[in-house]
Amino acid sequence: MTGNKRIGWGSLFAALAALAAPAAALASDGKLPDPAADWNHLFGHVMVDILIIGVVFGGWAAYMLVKYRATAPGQIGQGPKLSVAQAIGLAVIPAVVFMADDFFLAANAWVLWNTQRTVPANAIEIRLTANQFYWDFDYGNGVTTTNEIKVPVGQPVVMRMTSNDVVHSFGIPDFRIKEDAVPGRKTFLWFVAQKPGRTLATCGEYCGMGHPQMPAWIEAVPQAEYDAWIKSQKHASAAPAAPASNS
Ligand SMILES: [Cu+2]
Repeated sequence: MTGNKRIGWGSLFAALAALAAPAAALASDGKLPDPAADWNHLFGHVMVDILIIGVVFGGWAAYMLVKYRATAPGQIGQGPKLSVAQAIGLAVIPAVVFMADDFFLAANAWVLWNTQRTVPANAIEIRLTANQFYWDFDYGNGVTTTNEIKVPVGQPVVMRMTSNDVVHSFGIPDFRIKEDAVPGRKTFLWFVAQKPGRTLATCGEYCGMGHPQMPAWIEAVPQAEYDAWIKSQKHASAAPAAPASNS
């Protein structure tokens, strides 16, 4: 029974306490909303917790296997046993700590989800109509595009979406966001481009043979460039040439 004392409650508690440590950084700093970064952070948090749990309990189990292994045939079944209190503690304490961590992560995800479903008041609106197999965008000011949009950097953009035919799903991997576009329904998603550049949107719901061939480009540009582009598009559509294609 002498081996019992070495199981090391102190190291167990220290390891469990470490699980809670990365929790601090989830608070928002009140700057430009960046749900994509928040999702990344939360995902990283999950990975860190899994890593700590894996290393601590995997390592501990391996240590125990070696430390208490039988070194002679007669020792099999004769190893030191846990007391009842230790056995209960080893079941209850990790369970409570892990559940607390799970609830903590779930609560953060819930807060983030609410953010993701609350459109900022200053968001510009783009109407999106999904088709087999392309995306029509309508800025509501006479400007329409297909399979590409420009948005201003640092400006929340809300997509009000529907579909002309079947269920599609508009997903922007870099912005960590995706939402179905459904015939007869209005759905939405919003995002903020944090820096200039182009990123790809794809259809995330199998919608027919052309499903893989309906990418859309989202180009984030500085506000002034965006304003100039909108103006040029309006002039283009006001010209006597054929009106903007509209299926
Ligand atoms: Cu589709």
